[in-house]
Amino acid sequence: MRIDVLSIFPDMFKPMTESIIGKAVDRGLLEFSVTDFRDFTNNKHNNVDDTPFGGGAGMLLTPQPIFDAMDDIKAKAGDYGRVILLDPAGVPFNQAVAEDLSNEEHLTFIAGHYEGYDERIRELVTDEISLGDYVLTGGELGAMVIIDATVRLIPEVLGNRESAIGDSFSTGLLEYPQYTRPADFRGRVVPEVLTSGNHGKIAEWRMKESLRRTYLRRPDLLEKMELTKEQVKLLAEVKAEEAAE
Ligand code: 21W
Repeated sequence: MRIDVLSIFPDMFKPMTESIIGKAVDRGLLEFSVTDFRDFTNNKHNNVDDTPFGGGAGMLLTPQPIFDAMDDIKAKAGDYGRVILLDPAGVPFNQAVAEDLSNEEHLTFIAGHYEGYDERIRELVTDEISLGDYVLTGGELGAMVIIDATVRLIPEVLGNRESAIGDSFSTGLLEYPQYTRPADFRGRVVPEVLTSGNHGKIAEWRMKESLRRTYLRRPDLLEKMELTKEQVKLLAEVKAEEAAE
């Protein structure tokens, strides 16, 4: 996969060259390039923003440096693939969006640091994505979150050890509680079933505790799911236990 980012704060992306993204680049699975679109301004002060026509507070990202930086990406890479604009009014990001993006050969992210974008910039854009319902200072962190969640889904980026298969939000349930040694830590003991060696019972306990966590913390996830007969039974037990608490 190739990923391009347009940002006037290219240094914000430096930490990405470490961790999983850096390893993906080192292993030849990912090409990652950040373009400072301030380098493409035509005006003598290198301004990338301007006041809105019609008046109002705040500055808008002006189209010229973005269009020219995009032309440069097209000249270097042949195209720009899916073009993702980070925008608080975009589609909320989630695991399904990450899975969709991970199937692409080329992604280009436009991250602004402004009150808004000149509307003509959207002509270049295929997807507008928000990180969620809170206010950031700009789109850079959003681009990094989306890149991290997407790149780890590329086959071969994660080893088997960290496989994405059983992740929460892939299964639709929150993860069950986990324990490692010691079996007794300052009197707090690990649930007996986990040290029993009975793998059927362990699997059932884990499913039940996943359902319990999801029921207590994220009931919205359960409402979207089709439960198996076994899960319906376990969830009924959970509800009875929680009502008795
Ligand atoms: C913050 C942009 C506030 C706009 C009309 C005129 C990218 C973001 C951002 C920012 C405003 C994302 C207005 C979640 C985010 C981002 C900077 C408000 C008001 N409307 N996901 N003035 N949250 N934020 N503009 O903030 O660029 S993805």
